[in-house]
Amino acid sequence: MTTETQDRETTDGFHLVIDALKLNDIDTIFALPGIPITDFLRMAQAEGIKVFSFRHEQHAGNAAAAAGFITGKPGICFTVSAPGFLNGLTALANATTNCFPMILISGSSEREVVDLQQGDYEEMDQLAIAKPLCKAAFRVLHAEDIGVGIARAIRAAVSGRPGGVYLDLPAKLFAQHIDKEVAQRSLIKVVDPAPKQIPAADAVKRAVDLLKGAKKPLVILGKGAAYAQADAEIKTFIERTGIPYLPMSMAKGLLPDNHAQSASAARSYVLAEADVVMLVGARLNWLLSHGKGKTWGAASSKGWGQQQFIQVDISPTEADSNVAIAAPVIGDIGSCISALNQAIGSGLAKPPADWLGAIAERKDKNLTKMAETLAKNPPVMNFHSALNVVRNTIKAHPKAYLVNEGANALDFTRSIVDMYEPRRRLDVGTWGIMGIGMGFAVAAAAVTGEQVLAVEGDSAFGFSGMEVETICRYNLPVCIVVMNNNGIYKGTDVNPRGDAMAPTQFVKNARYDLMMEAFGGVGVTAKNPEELQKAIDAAFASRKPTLINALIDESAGTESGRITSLNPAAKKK
Ligand code: ADP
Ligand code: TPW
Ligand code: MG
Repeated sequence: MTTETQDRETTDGFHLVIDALKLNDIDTIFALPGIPITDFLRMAQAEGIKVFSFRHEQHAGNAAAAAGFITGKPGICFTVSAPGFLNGLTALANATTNCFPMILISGSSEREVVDLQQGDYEEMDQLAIAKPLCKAAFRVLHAEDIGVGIARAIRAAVSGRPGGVYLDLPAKLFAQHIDKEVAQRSLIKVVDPAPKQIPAADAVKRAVDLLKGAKKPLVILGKGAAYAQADAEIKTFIERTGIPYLPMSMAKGLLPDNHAQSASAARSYVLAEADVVMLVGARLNWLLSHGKGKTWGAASSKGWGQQQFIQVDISPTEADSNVAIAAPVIGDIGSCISALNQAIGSGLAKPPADWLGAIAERKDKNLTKMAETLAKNPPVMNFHSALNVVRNTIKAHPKAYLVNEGANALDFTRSIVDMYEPRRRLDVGTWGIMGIGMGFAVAAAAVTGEQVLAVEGDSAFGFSGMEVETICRYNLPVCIVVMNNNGIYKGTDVNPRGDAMAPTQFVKNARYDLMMEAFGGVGVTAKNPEELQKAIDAAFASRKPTLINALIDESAGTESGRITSLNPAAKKK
């Protein structure tokens, strides 16, 4: 037998992994090379898979997570053993926390050596470490099980509540040769990876009955609603019922933020006053004050605990996690909202006019106030005057992706910049994690081809800043605006001893724009809104990698942005 015929009759672990991914329509992977992943990535690229190679695994992992959120297919990240794996783990845990489907696939050392702790190259019991931080974790030891391993990982990532999955592939596996025909038969094309989950009719009726009795109904749309890609059903439900709604941060744009029923500009009023609150793909976690206390009307005449909740969610154990849920509707959001639409038909009266009127009045007042603030052009650019430019840009380019992280840079952007299209806002999510910026930006550009605008606090940007090289290398249409206020929250902190900078201060007037120029991208400094607008317009027109160093009044921010009160020292007072 010649070597050539042998090659034709056998295949190896490398190619089986590639074939299993391709069979399941996975065409893009985010990665960082090293033993045994280097060879794998070369082969994957040769087989037509798009490979995005990063400078740090956390950002490759974040890219996979964002790709999962945007597309509904699991985002794939490949890392090397031990340190590479650990660097990717933050992204895996963050994806799980946010209910984003991703699969972290890591090479690992020899099982026999790891288990006897004999000190292999990059030795670590990775499966055990990953397990508590993700939704599911698997290891494949034999090449003929690769098909099952990938299939299980895909199902675990996207079915039910989506999340992060870990798949451990020991180095030896990649080099295993098996008979080609056996190999072919071992592959699985996953049929219906995220099966519909139809809500029970009595659960739907219970929810509709509650809505029928509501005097001050409110809908809260969360990122689960955005992820579900049930945009038309949700729009029908909102518009047919006439109920005011609040979008959580990453649900902005699911319906355009300038929609007449958006209650965003009257947020505190509606949360404190609503009597029946319907949560759609949103958890009553810290971001919604756990459904209790002042936010929910403790200080009002009504007192908290008076409202009744409907919760539409795929996870049955989410209900009652913080407060009592009177009407859980368990299923996928598409099926649930469609069932609710059917049950309602035209049989639900519009919410009482006094409720809608009271909201409209507050909205008008707040929107007028906001417009006045945005129209100001103070001599030193601040968050408002800079973000007014971003606001106008997204209005003119509603399909662009907005990536956003920081403290003040996050909170001001969220409230000032309206979104018009679903799933276009990608941010720090459930944990408020810094470092997602460049990974999310690469993913959005890579999987959609759309223009990306990343609004980054100067501290936030630093966590993933080295990936500007990745952005330049792949020539991605990413425009980064660093909101440079010389530090974390603000640049004016002082060290009372005067012998060193304060912990929140950075080098003054740092030239972040030069970081982009270092790799052949466009770097610009913007001192005022006119310069900022010009630079953004140029970036959008050219689609060139661009970093705009936007000089922001260093005294403009507040400690931790909107969440100052969560600081223990602030709590003591
Ligand atoms: P936000 O931070 O925007 O409030 P969360 O991440 O807290 O949103 O909540 C998202 C919720 O959406 C989770 O409870 C998750 O189980 C749910 N979810 C995710 N995808 C779906 C889906 N396709 N159908 C139903 N619920 C979903
Ligand atoms: C992984 C804590 C929250 S916000 C922030 C930090 C360090 C940076 C705020 O400064 P920035 O924004 O970005 O310059 P601005 O506009 O207010 O000046 N480590 C991680 N995640 C979090 N959330 C932190 C630390 C933090
Ligand atoms: Mg800052």
